[in-house]
Amino acid sequence: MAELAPGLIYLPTYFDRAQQQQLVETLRDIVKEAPLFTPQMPKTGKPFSVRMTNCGSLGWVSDRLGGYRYQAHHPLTGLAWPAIPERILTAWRDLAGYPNLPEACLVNYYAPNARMGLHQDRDELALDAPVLSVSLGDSALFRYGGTQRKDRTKSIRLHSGDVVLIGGASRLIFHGIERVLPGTSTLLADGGRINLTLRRVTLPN
Ligand code: MD3
Ligand code: FE
Repeated sequence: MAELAPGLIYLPTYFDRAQQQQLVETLRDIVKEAPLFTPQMPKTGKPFSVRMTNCGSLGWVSDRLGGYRYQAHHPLTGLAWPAIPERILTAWRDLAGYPNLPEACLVNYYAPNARMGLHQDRDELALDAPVLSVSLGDSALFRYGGTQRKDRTKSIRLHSGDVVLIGGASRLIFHGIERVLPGTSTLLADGGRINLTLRRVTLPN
């Protein structure tokens, strides 16, 4: 375990290989029910290179007209999102130090050329809750800075099975995925990378 910055906690190989394989099997069922979609940037409609889906009572979506938001239904099928896998909820209970369960589990799929530009996660009301991230498949270069876009950045490699917990003073830092490192994992037969992020969206009553 390492604290990369105040509130930014890195847990390398939190999930072992067998647990990673079980998670991927569960995700195959989730994607059958809630297919990956391509989000679009607000206003411009520019497509993301990352494809996404969600599980949980709320899912993160974005399109040209509606912008970034959480909603209870898949944007293409109109169905409720599948449930969050129990093994992932257990990780939240064990690590998050938050009294309530997460409502959203965003599933990001990175093909070998996908990236995610530097951004802040601020679409949640519960900014007191951490975000818990799980990496699966190919390794990636994760870049993170401070709470201002101009702040100096650092980068680390995230590997399959790693968990990052982002809370406290780091909850609003700028971060992104610079690139995926193809051929660095055998977990996904067709390569690429999956990232799961667990989030509390609403303020608990
Ligand atoms: C730092 N995902 O979905 S995970 C995202 O690997 C996102 O797919 C990246 O950024 C990915 O929004 C990075 C690590 C992470 C997740 C959430 C954060 C870092 C964070 C929220 C605040 C600060
Ligand atoms: Fe993010």
